[in-house]
Amino acid sequence: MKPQRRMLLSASIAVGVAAAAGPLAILAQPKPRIIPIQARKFTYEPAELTLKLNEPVVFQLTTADVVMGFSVPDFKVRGTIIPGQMIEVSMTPDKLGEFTFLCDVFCGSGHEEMEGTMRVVA
Ligand SMILES: [Cu+2]
Repeated sequence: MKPQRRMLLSASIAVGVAAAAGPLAILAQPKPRIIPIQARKFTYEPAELTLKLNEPVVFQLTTADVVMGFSVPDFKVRGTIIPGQMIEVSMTPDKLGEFTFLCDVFCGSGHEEMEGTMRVVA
């Protein structure tokens, strides 16, 4: 076999392997767990969340009140919640422990106390 032809053959094998790995890679990724959270003055419902380590989640955030924030500083994720809309914030907790999520958009007199607890368990 001439060198040029061998190169072509190995290239086509590489493409075949990539195609086979494609669907498997998608299957290996767990579907995110959807967690609806309602924000209102001056709390979140639910205010306590228990997440599993490395399990991707999507928070679906809504509010009927005013513009609010949802921030999880330890995981560097946040979103702005607009009344009448649903926003999604995705994250995959990669460390165990107890963390605080809080409102980071001033929303009134109880804003400073508006927070919840996020527990990440194994
Ligand atoms: Cu606030």
